[in-house]
Order: sequence, then C-alpha cells, then structure tokens
Amino acid sequence: MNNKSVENIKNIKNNLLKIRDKEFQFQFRKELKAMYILVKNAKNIVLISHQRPDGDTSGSAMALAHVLEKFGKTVTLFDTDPLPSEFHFTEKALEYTAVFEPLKYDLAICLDGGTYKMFGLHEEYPELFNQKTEKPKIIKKIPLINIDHHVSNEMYGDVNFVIGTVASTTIMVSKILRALQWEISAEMATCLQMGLYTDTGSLLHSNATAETFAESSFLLKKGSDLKAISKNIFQTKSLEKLKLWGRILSRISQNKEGVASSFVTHFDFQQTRANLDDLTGVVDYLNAVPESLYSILLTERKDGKVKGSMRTLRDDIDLTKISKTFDGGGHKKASGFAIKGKLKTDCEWRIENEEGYPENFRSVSIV
Ligand SMILES: [Mn+2]
Repeated sequence: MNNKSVENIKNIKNNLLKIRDKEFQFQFRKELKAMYILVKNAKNIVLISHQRPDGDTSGSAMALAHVLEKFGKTVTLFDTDPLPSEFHFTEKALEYTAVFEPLKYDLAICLDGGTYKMFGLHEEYPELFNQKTEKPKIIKKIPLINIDHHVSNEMYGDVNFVIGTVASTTIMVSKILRALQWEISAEMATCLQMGLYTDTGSLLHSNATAETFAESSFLLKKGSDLKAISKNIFQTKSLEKLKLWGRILSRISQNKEGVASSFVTHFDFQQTRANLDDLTGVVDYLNAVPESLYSILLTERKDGKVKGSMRTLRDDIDLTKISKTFDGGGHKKASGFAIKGKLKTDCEWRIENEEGYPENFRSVSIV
C-alpha cells in the first residue's frame, strides 16, 4: 500500500465525524449561539439528571460540570435519587445533591429526559419546563436547555438539542462541545464514553452505528478510561444483584408469538436485599432466548405500580407502539411503561387425559 492510499483511508475515517459535525453545526446554529450566550452570562448553573440515574444522564451532566467549572461557574449536579455505586469511580459522582434551590440558579440544563416528568421536579416547578401553572413558585424563570436523544422528546426547553437517532445523550454533549470548541479533558471523555457504553450495551446493541463507533474512537483518543468503565460498570456485580438476576432468569418463559418474559416482585427485592438499580441490564439477557421477538420484564414497585421494560434486537419491531398504548415511551428497540397495580400469578397449568381432552371438560357435566 502506498502512502497516498494510507492517507486516503485516514481521510475517510476522519471525514465521517467531520461531515456529521458540519451537519450538526448547521442544524443547531441558533441553539449553539443561544447556549453560548446563556452559559457566558450565567454564574450559577444547575445540571439536572433524570430519576433513577443511569450512565448516560449522569455522564453527560458530569462532563458538562467539568467544563463549566473550568469557566469559573458554580455548578450543581442535581438528581432526586442518588447515583448507583457502579458510577462512583468518576470524579464528580459524589457531588450529586437532591436539594433543588431554584432561586440560586440562573441557568438549568436537563440531560437525557424524553419527558420533563422524568426529572421529578414538574409537580413543584412546572414553569421550569414551560408548563402552565396557576401560581408561579419561582420568582424568575430559569432559562432551560434540553439535551437529549429520545425520538419522543417533548421539547420542553427554551433551547432544545434533540436528535432521536443518536445512541446516547453523551454523544449529543460531545457534538455540542466540539461545535463550541470547548476543550474535552480525559475526565470528561471518560464521562462521555460511560454514557455511550451504557446506552449501547457496550456497543453491542443495534443503536450502535458507524457514527457511534467513530464517537467512541474519538473519546478514546481524548483519553477516556475504558478499563475503568468496563471494570466498574460491566464486570462488577454485587451478591444481591446476582441473587436477584437468578430469580428473574429462572422464571423466563416464551409464549407462542416468541415474546420472552419474566417478572420480579417486591418480595424478591426484600429477600435478596437488592434494589431497583440492580435490575439494569437483566432485560437484555431475557432477549438472549433464540428466535425471541422481544423481551419484557415486569417489575413490581413500592409505589404501587408495575413497570414493564421491553427490549428487542429485531429491526421490524417498534416497541414504542406497545409502550404508547400504556402511556409509556422510549426508543423503538428499548421501551417501557408503568401501570398502577400488583403482579398476580395467572396459572396456565391443566391436566389432559390420554385423548388430549382437558380433564375439566368432562368434570363440567358432573358438577
Ligand atoms: Mn440515554
């Protein structure tokens, strides 16, 4: 191979991200300008992650926290729930707070929330998300930037950065940082890579496109610590988690249509001492059943609801169609819903006699 063809290959590799970056800058030129001005004028910024935080919502918030602090801003990392322990290896993980002080902030940035209801703040502060309210509780309206990758995003921000086809919110943040020419440090790259990895199941899910790999490669070049990510998030599982997964996996069943399902009750959590965060990832295992159409895990929650999490590996299935009928949401291949109620056993066993008739077929006439 001569030098020229080596050069050509290098150019093709670099071009994918460059072309995408140009498209991004064009599509979001107004938003980028608005964000630049809002950040420039703000002193106190709150970064809001969604309830039951995952690697994507926290990774994108923490990456932004690093750069905003470098600019001399006071930054608050907010979440109603604590960050699960597998993310504690990141530098800012322990800075999260569940105290929201609206009067303090002059800019809010929401990360990875398809709906504003995911942040757990809308009942007390609906006006923050541009929702109508009778009595405004916040004296001044805090400008809100919404950064997300859910197709179903409700565009609740004053400035909205949303692309439904991008694999993670951290990729959106990465694009914004490059467009604004804000330096990405190694710590920031680790946070961004963390979201990319957790939202694509270590680049194994079909939402990982050539662009996702290019982004991941870019973040590796920026010094992201992939070893720490795989060790802490993917190769560490607590005893409680393994016991809970054991119960769920032992109950897998597949119906005639090819839907693999399992369930977990409130009692299981008590018995194994596991918590809700320990469920992360198990629904993908249910999909491992050969010929699986899609998988569903039903979880009984403390708040009197049953949550359904669904996954599919097939391109011809759109799970948002199912989740929408239950007022849920999500992506085509990973979707969910919540319904008020409890899990009850519905026994499908029956005894058949030698001719294949159910025994109770005859017993009906006896009674
Ligand atoms: Mn996400």
